[in-house]
Amino acid sequence: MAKLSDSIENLFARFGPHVEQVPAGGWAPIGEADKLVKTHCCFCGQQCGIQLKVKDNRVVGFEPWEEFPFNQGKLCPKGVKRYMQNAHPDRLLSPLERVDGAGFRDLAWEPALARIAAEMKRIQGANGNDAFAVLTGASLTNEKAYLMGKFARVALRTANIDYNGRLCMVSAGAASKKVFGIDRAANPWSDIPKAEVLLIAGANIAECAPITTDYVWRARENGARIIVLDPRMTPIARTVDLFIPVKPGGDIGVFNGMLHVMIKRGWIDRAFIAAHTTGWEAVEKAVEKYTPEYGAKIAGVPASLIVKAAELWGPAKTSFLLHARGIEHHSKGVDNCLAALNLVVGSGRIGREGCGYAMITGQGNGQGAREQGQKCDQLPGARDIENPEHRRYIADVWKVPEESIPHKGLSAIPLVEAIHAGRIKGLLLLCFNPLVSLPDQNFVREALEKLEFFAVIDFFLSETAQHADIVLPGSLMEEDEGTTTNVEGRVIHHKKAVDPPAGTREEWKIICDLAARLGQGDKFAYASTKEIFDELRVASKGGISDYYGITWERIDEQMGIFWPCPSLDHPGTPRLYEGAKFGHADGKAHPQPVEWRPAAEEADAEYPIILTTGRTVAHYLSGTQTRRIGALVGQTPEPWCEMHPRLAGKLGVADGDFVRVESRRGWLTVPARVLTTIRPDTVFVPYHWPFDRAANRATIRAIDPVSNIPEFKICAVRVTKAPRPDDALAHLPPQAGGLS
Ligand SMILES: Nc1nc2c(c(=O)[nH]1)N[C@H]1C(S)=C(S)[C@@H](COP(=O)(O)OP(=O)(O)OC[C@H]3O[C@@H](n4cnc5c(=O)[nH]c(N)nc54)[C@H](O)[C@@H]3O)O[C@H]1N2
Ligand SMILES: Nc1nc2c(c(=O)[nH]1)N[C@H]1C(S)=C(S)[C@@H](COP(=O)(O)OP(=O)(O)OC[C@H]3O[C@@H](n4cnc5c(=O)[nH]c(N)nc54)[C@H](O)[C@@H]3O)O[C@H]1N2
Ligand code: SF4
Ligand SMILES: [Mo]
Repeated sequence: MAKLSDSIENLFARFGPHVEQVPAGGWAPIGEADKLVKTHCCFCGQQCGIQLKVKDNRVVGFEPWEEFPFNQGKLCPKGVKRYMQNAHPDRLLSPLERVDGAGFRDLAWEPALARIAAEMKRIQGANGNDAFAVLTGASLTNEKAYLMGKFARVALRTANIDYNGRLCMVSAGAASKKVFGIDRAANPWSDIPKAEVLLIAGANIAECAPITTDYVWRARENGARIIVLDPRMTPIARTVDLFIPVKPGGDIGVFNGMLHVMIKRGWIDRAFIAAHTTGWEAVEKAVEKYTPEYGAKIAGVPASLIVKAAELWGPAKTSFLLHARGIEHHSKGVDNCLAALNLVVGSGRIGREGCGYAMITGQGNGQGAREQGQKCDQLPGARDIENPEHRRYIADVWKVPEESIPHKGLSAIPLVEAIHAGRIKGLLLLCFNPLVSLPDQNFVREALEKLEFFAVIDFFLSETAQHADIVLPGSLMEEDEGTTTNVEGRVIHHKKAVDPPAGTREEWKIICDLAARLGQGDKFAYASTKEIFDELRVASKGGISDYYGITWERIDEQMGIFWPCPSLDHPGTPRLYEGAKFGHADGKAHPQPVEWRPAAEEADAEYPIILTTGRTVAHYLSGTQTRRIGALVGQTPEPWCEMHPRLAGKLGVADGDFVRVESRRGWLTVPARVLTTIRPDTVFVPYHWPFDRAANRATIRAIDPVSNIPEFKICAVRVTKAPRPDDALAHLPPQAGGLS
């Protein structure tokens, strides 16, 4: 194997033109690939088409897949490196068992599964079924998400299952359901370039939804005017017509202020409101007091920017609203979204070409995984777990009595609080790394340490898995077959490219095995994930997210199919609400009045600065995956604290100095990046790192009362200059690319 520092000429001379950087470090010859597999990226909700290069049952590289319509061959820095996980030296290759005081030891599959099943029975026998909980994730395929919901309700019979989408999509989903009756982006992305004006609120699309940037630029080339709301001048904000540097938590001031101006200037579609909505009068009444000046006070920006935004948005003939976690990660996250949706409803610009909106779904299967029944309040098909008719339908599909299906359980944060309080004593967790991603880390760690039994399924030893009693080695996306649903609502097919490495197992097999050990094997007797998908199709039939007409074959023929697709001859539904027919029983939109309220913790004399958190392009979520990929670690090795020069001056901090960012709950030490692209009252830290670099040591455990999303985007901190930690970078994994 050659070193990374070898010159390209040397490498070519030794190996010929086909060399690949390998996870173990350095370079190796790959020769011609055995096959190219047309599939999708495993990371974000864009779910880009990609061709994986396979050699000797290993993923060794990629080629673009230019025919796939969503991304047309384009990929971001994460997508082009995802292939380096399959043979990564950190892959878990055996079940592990915790040995008190001595770390982990390898364990065979049989005793590992037997112990998990025995602990489930013991804890449930002693404390009731709900004392054993399940936490899952939205990187799981639709098949696995469906399986986990069924496993919790049918095999474990616990009410307490929830998923990491609770940290992500639930505010957008709740608002969308309230107003339009359906939780899905209203339009396909092909509508974005057709809009005359775009409003992008709380979305750093250049870094977090990179392919969407291309759609926005196409709109701009067609003459669209673009408005961005963000406390930071993100890369996309630097190229737009109007950037509003809103104070964290101040968006309702802007949205209600814009609507106030639109009403005054006669830019409301009265005919649409009369024919297709209920409750609009209350919305108008609520925004009466939101003059641009009043809105500006809340938003911390000049009133003229709100007027300008209304002047761009109000009179346009076509428009598209895009929003993401910047307005959703708040204890008023649902209200923020409702206020944004009022701008769409008031203008009547929805359900037509170039007219609509989308929440930018975050995780790979952020859309599908929130429909298949792994939320604490939901059954498959986005059905309601408290609706007797919905329960009966699913009970029939599952062949269980309706009364045996548990009712609504706890959502993620209350679930962790119940662990902390000792009410939940056992936990099975997969596809979730709460020890990095949940707010108020010290509390989360305490909770995990109180569990009587904790099992984790992951392909890497995540920070959370380090607290488990048993860890099972799971499979990557490319090692199993299944579907996901992308940001647009397009159901797509992930093909199996390679077998899971020796020692690991496909996760659906692990779950079905556990179900059998709990005495429910007959309900989990699947021979393949295709059989699970076929059951999911039936379970979703007649529900809001109806997949009945979608088959893997149809997906392959049509490059994805948009739900709802109720029958095999139905073409799918790229654009919802055509003809202004909305998802509520009365067919109308139900806009809601919104009043601004402060965050759970505003800045004050003691903690005078607002901390907001989010992402950077090279890393993904809790970083378990991307902090192991050398090129991405090289691109962004550590987190930082972004601050304005005026604030830095006050604090006596220079660019590159280390700072301690401290809240009432915890602190972290990171280098300062002093730049003019952030509001002077706010600092920003990306959250992908663990331990003493974890933004979530400082964040607050406050949640939205409706969606239960945590308030990741606001808490109060003080920032002080700190000595460079002796162990700076010590917590990063070794560079997988091997810079030796
Ligand atoms: N590179 C990368 N891409 C990703 C991910 C990743 O981890 N890395 N994760 C995926 C997932 S799961 C998600 S959820 C998405 C998230 O995608 P985004 O929501 O776009 O990303 P964030 O960085 O969480 O937040 C977006 C912006 O919100 C701003 N913001 C903070 N507070 C406020 C506020 O009060 N109002 C407004 N208007 N803006 C505010 C921040 O400055 C930030 O620029 O990205 C997906 N794509
Ligand atoms: N401060 C702050 N915190 C945040 C956010 C923020 O903006 N600021 N954003 C929040 C958001 S939007 C999100 S989505 C969450 C995400 O937070 P998490 O869900 O905790 O993040 P992931 O990194 O996806 O963790 C998933 C774990 O699952 C594993 N995994 C991935 N795919 C699979 C699979 O198919 N099977 C199994 N078994 N394991 C798998 C990964 O290796 C990883 O260890 O973080 C939230 N936390
Ligand atoms: S934009 Fe998202 S799906 Fe596309 S390559 Fe990047 S991480 Fe993967
Ligand atoms: Mo997310």
